[in-house]
Amino acid sequence: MELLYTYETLKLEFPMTEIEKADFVILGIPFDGTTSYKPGTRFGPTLIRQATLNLESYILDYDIDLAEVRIADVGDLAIVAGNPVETIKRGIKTIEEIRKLNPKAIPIVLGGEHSMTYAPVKALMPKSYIVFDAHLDLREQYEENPWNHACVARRISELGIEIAEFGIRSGTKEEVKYTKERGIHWVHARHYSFERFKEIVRELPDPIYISIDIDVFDLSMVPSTGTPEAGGLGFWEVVEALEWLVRNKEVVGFDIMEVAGMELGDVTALTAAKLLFYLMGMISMR
Ligand SMILES: [Mn+2]
Repeated sequence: MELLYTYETLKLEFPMTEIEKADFVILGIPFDGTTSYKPGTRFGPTLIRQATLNLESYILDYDIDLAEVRIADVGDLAIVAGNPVETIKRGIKTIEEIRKLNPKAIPIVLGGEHSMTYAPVKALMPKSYIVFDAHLDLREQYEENPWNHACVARRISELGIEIAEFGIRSGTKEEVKYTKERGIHWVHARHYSFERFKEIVRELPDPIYISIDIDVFDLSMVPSTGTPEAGGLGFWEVVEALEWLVRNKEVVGFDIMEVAGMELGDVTALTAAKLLFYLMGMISMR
């Protein structure tokens, strides 16, 4: 079985299965055409896969071995360099193809810059979008481009999807105004708490799509990302929130975006890989 716009890349270490039999289907979107500060998200999917070689497939806290979980990896999307609109179209088509082959599998997108999150969200059309991010990403346009990475949450809100953002510490006055007009929930990294997270997410309608912009973590953990920001969340804070979320809500897909390393063994990719393993582990335990 071949998907129209994908090609194979580096494999994960443990046995993989076909799309039809999988509980999770991984798709890389190696696009960095609108990156405004640190380049390199085009290498993100490869670096995350490579970083998994450093990890045990057994997850201590869950007593789950990912080598026994049915995971498919369809490789990377053939992107159109510099063209987010065409690349997103290919992304939507590819996720739809995956859904046709296996409607029950959870798609996982590895980025790639955050603009690409629009593709799985449009294909899956959840009722709610929960994002861990340093940035509001609610600009009408940025650098004259409405499909810039800084606009992705805005485009998603225009689909009529409810939005909650956690770990935020960067945005504009206009973006904050927009959150008030549209009833978008957001919690500053400085005021983040597990209690606050549960309070907001409990009220959101299912199904839910989860997006992790790797820059939600403190930049000391994730220096290689498009737009690093000081003062982020810690690894276990995010894991704790996600565990509660997958236990209590219906999750239809997730992504890990904005890993922008330039060399193997990058700590940012190692953080992303660890989180990828935790997410697959916690969802497998449901
Ligand atoms: Mn961000």
